[in-house]
Amino acid sequence: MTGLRFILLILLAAASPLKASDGYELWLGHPPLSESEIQGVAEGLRALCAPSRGALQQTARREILEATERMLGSALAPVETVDQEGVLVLGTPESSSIIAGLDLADDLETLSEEGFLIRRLEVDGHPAIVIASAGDRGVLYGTFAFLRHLQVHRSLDKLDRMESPRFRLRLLNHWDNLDGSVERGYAGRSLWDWEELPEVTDPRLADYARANASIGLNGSVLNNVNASARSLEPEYLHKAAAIAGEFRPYGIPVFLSARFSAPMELGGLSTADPLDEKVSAWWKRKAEEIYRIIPDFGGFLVKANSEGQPGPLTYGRSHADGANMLAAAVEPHGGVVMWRAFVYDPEPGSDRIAQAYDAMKPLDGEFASNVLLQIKNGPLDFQPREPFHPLFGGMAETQLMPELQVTQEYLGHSWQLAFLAPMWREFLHADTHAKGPGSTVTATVDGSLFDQNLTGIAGVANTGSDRNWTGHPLAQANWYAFGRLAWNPDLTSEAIAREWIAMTLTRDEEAAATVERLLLESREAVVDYSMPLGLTHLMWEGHHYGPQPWCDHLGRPDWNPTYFHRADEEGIGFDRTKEGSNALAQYHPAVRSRFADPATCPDEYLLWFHRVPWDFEMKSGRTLWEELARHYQRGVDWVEAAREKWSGLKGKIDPEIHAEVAERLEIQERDATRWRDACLLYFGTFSKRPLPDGVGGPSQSLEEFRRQDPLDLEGP
Ligand code: BDP
Repeated sequence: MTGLRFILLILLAAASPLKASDGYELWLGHPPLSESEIQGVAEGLRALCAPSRGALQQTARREILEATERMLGSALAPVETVDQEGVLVLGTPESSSIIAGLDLADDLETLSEEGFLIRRLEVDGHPAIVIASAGDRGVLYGTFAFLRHLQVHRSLDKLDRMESPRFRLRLLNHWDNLDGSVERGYAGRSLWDWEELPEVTDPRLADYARANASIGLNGSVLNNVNASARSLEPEYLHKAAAIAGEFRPYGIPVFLSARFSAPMELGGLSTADPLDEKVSAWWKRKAEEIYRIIPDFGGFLVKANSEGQPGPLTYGRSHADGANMLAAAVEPHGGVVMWRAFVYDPEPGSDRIAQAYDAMKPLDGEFASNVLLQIKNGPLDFQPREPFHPLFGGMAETQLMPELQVTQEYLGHSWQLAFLAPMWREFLHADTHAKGPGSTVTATVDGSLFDQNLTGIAGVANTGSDRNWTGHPLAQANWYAFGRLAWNPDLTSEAIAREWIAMTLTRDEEAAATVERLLLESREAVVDYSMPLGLTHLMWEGHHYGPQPWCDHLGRPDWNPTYFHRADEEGIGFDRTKEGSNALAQYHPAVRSRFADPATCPDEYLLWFHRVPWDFEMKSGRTLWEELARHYQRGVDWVEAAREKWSGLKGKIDPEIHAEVAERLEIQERDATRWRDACLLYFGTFSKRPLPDGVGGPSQSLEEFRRQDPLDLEGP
């Protein structure tokens, strides 16, 4: 081979897209580094000194060996001592006499058992890299952090990191049913094959757990919050135990959603009253049985007295009575109860979004020490944008756990691109003012502002049996982002996007920058074309895909889009000020006064908190109607431009993935346009104003939009 050809080949290899194949490997493909990359980041790394003690440390050791083999071309050589330069030393003071001999005790003490430090240190006279933790899990998380560092090509030169996760429980919630379906799942069937279990365990179970561990998640709730009591039958507990067995080497204990009336359905009792001794005794025995079958079982998640689910209110008892009774059953085994605050009155009456606060706030201080109140980020229901739930910062004596939705129930399912890190950060960093300015939501739940011993965060999973796990190839980034933010809510969306792109799609800087911008802007575009200026819940009934702002016939008034937007000839929006529902009173005075005045209320929440006339003058000087129309148009324009940018990435991204995303963006443009046209036509019947210049006119009549279920249109 001539020298020139050789150089050309090397250049080609360096610029070629990462072969992400079918997406199965997620961010763990560990593609080979080029010679120059190895020189830049990993030169001199030769050997691994890691104990093969304990399942988690064994996993860590195997991960390093396998990943370095793939990335560097040959695995690090396992060694017992450090007698050369370039050794990676791994372990805890208990598992490794080398780590025990280093001067790390003070540092390790400041970290949690899950925390780790990674540092360049002199070991037995040789420069080495040390990954140390006080606990086995920390070794595993440190390992994955180190591998991530290599993958995104940060130099090892100045490596010095100390990290502990901000939340103690970092869980995925699976809304998976025993028949294999997934409520609000858009990526195929459930990953758990209840029929085949426990005899047959799919290798995907371990791959799933590995992916979670690699981003710092540490538990999974296996079944739907709309739970079947059968999940607690011995037969299903043995199936869950088989799953737990596959997850264990990755430090992912399982949890179950518990149906509150299970003592009646399974135990033949005539009541599920939490204060009835027979009931509490039944749960105690059930907990003992569960822990016999699954010794490291994590605990229960409970949806009670919500949307038809059974609960303690049926017996005149409180949510705290119910939660504490279950908490007492799991407490001797170290289990927790996550009691959901997603409740609204069975009989519609007052403002729906205010009802959870009204139901839970009076119980502040009444929950047992192993109970967490699990609260959705916003007071309604996982909309593309909501203000933070006023219970955050509002229950100082209760351990609170945010619940986020990773699956895109209201953000275009897996047909549309919406990178959710910016949305979650907006929530996590919202200022509750609970203890003065700077009281972010995170600070109110991570134990720093209030005395909260047990902390946690949950994400409703977007995974399923699809080969690429998440349906939309780029939706993998949301799973990734949830894990990274659960570990460290201060990470920026940019940093998370950048990591994910480098580990999955491309290392070409220009292409990566383009993808990064698309990811970062995508959620705002969805807000623009589906619910601008604080409008909300305008989605099609049932499946929640596409627009149905005219819908007014559902079982209860407060399920209807018309309830939320209240448009008529005078104006549009929901008045939540003192003159209206007064839901604003639930916020701290500083937040309340900002939102209460239309002049200081941010545009993005205007119609959430206010009802204003069509000619209301916006901060931009435009009328509300014009501004609304422009937002719809801006959303559509974004998707159009995104398609173009994406098509420019051809050849720089794995062709299969490129084609799949391109196809979905085409659908997204069609459906964003539908949102704009259907909503503007419909709201135009009230506003009776023309579309402003630059806003596209509809291609169909309102009647046609009303007739056609958007989910029946062709999908990917
Ligand atoms: C809503 C979903 C519904 C869930 C419910 C919940 O539409 O499927 O059961 O939330 O969180 O968002 O309990």
